[in-house]
Amino acid sequence: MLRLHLAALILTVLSLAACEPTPSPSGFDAQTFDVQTADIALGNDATASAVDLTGTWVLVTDWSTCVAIGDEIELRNYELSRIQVIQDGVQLREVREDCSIANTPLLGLTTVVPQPAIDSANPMNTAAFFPASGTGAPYVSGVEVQTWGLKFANPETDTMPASADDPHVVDSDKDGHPGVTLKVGGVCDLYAAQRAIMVRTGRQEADGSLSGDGIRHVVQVALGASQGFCAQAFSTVSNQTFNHWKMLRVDKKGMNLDQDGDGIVSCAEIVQNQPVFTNWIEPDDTRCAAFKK
Ligand SMILES: [Ca+2]
Repeated sequence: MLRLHLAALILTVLSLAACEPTPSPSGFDAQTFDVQTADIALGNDATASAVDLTGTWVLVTDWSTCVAIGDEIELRNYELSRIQVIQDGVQLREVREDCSIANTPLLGLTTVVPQPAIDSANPMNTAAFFPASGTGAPYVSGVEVQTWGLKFANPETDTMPASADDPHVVDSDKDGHPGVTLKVGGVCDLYAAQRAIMVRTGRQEADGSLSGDGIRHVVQVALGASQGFCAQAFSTVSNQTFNHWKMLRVDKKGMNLDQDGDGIVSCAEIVQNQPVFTNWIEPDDTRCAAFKK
């Protein structure tokens, strides 16, 4: 039974614990740009930035979650997203499309998010804030809301459903089961509705990329499962101090990953080049020591 309980734990919803972020090494590799960045230029009105960020970027997020299984264990979540940026003065209109999502194993069991579930949240529209440009210039994302298996009028604020009977639950991966189907350690399928709300803050690096940390609050509702134990709910903690993200320009003004020459840098081209962007941070349970009861 221990194995089954552990499997269920992996399904866990991430819940946010408020804490002060502290800088820590990101583990991300540097990138090279052919665009030169100037000293920070304070923005005003609609002509803020010396370098126009309009174009295609990859968002690399590497998030830390602490899960209580006797002791506190770190679970890391790795996501690659394609972001189309349109800069309008100090505002960046961003259209985000999640490309790939992976979780580290928890005691040997991994929760897999199939591509239809990933795709069901796309696209997401936000407005970020970039009031200056140059090395050290601040970046504040909009509120990014990723919903799976949900149809909300107000995705950020509507009440999460309690069961599959709720009219806001939809079979958004179109597999005949309510919500989206997550594959748990090859053991069972969980039918879930999930809302993740993320806010990122950071700065522009000398190479023109953006990086920082952030908060990510995830609520997941188990709507059903192929086996009952899979639908148990557990609470976990988002480990903000060890959350890292980076945005790298991938169009011809940056890394130029349009490898098939069709003028678009696609999710496929982004995923194919993941090793170029970053080395994912390996889990380390000592990062969760602060949450020990
Ligand atoms: Ca479904």
